[in-house]
Amino acid sequence: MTQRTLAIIKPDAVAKNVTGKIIARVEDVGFTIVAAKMIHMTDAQARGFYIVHKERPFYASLCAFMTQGPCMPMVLEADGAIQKWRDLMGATNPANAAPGTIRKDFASSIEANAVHGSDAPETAAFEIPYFFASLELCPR
Ligand code: IDP
Ligand code: MG
Repeated sequence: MTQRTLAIIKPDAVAKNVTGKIIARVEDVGFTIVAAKMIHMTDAQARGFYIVHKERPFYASLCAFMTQGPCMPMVLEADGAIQKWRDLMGATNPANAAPGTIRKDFASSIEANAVHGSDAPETAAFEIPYFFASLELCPR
């Protein structure tokens, strides 16, 4: 089933100049990039995006990290896009990420872990319109 997921190339990866390498992996495994843009989030925007984590001890630190520089949200489309992108990202903690995953190769820490991906259809349904209006999505 064709599905969409919200991916973000996080500020650590943008700062390392590896956006192109990450996008190449996205295209190599067959995703269609339906939308993409570079933004620099405010604290309020990061807090709203990660609202599900508001009770977690790392919430404030995570929001500070996500606002330290620009990031690149993208909408990716594929059969089973949500799981397919999570498989390509690898485990949250790069120390546990499988060889060949983006986090294994580009993440610096459990927090500065290079990429974000929606974890379920309901999450994608919140996250995609958080960053992109319908007119910014380019299906083909
Ligand atoms: P996910 O990105 O693999 O879905 P989540 O548990 O949803 O992982 O956590 C969201 C983000 O919060 C992670 O990608 C990472 O940047 C950060 N994070 C998660 N766990 C920790 C932690 O224990 N310490 C610091 N940051 C964390
Ligand atoms: Mg998550």
